[in-house]
Amino acid sequence: MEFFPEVAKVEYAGPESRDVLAYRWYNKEEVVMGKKMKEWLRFSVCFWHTFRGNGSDPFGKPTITHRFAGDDGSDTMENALRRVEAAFELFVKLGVEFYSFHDVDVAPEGKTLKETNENLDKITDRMLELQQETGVKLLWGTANLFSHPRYMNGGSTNPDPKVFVRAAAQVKKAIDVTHKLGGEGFVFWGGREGYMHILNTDMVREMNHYAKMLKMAIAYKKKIGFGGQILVEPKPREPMKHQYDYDVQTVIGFLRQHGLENEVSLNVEPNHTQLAGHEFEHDVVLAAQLGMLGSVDANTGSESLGWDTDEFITDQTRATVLCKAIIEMGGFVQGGLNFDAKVRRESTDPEDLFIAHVASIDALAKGLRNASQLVSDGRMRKMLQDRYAGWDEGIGQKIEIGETSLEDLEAHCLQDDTEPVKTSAKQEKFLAVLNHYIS
Ligand code: XLS
Ligand code: CA
Ligand code: CA
Repeated sequence: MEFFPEVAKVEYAGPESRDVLAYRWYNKEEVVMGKKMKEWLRFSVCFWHTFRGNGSDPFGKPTITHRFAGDDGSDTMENALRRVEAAFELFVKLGVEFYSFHDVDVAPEGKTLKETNENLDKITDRMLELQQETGVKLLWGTANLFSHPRYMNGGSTNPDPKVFVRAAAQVKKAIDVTHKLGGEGFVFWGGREGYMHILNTDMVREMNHYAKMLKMAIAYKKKIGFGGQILVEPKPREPMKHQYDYDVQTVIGFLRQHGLENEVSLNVEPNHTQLAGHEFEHDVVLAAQLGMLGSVDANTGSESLGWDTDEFITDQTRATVLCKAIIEMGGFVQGGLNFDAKVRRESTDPEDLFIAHVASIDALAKGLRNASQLVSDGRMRKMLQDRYAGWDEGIGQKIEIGETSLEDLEAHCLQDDTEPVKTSAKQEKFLAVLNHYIS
């Protein structure tokens, strides 16, 4: 049965095309800077927005109830099985290599943990067959420790150890099915790992418990031979007032505090970066430069709405800056660009799901082409190197290699007491050069 009869397989048609269901820039086998486009970009469709999102928001009921032909809108095993068939049809029609999911996205929860696990086994067995039939792979799996009411005070950071234990059992099972499906990663997003009020919260104890959960997951991963990366996804707030995984710098500090920096990498979502008060690209660039960028949830927020709107990236400048960071770190190893993005509540046609993905895949493919030119021309790199050139020799170099003390620098200053020459930061020149690569 065809679940999206209104959409044919999306093909590369070249830059002249004006078809919103064709790729103008994403030619997956084409080699750019020594690698195929599909290897640089490793696109992934997320299950939750694309197959479980229903358009509801805090002010309104669902607007999207029937996602695909045959969807009866129910949370039954029958509909769950139909849903995974429809999902793989969409992956294949888009030509993406990967997908991602939470345990609860794919299988209905049972009355007991045992029943829930059996449901998950059954559905993921079918997903494995579909992976083998289509060649589509799992980028990462995750356990949803935030939707069920039992997690209202947190999963790993819950004041009640009974909830922690339940969360651990769920994490174990989610790692098991991710391993079974050959997943390349397992994500921890701490939706409710934070607090609503500081007075009723023991922050240090809660964060220590969170580290315990990560350590147990790493031990289990090693025990069963799961080869995927363990990732933490930063987000500052929403649903909690404060979340412990605030941003990349905070998470890296936490990982180092608990000796986890070599075992865990980061899944960075630009919309969360924006929520933390940074610019879109800040966390991706920082994590990449520190060698901690495991994967990216490719989305963006809105300039005029203050919440996590999870929009598809269609802006070429943003896509170019993001791809520049990916190229400069040499590309992903096990990560990719996962579309943790949703169509608007008002976009209610099944074809809108396809149009949204195609628009973003193409924007990022164009971003990759732009960034490859920018990086290989080396002009901007040279401008950056020139800005820091003082550190490559003389006293600057000595400071960098740790050969100086404050007394040495005082002596140096007393010997040459002239004022430093004012040097322009050239911000506008950097932006002008960036635009030379965007057309
Ligand atoms: C929510 C998060 C979530 C994670 C996976 O804001 O982005 O979807 O990516 O749990
Ligand atoms: Ca995300
Ligand atoms: Ca988000």
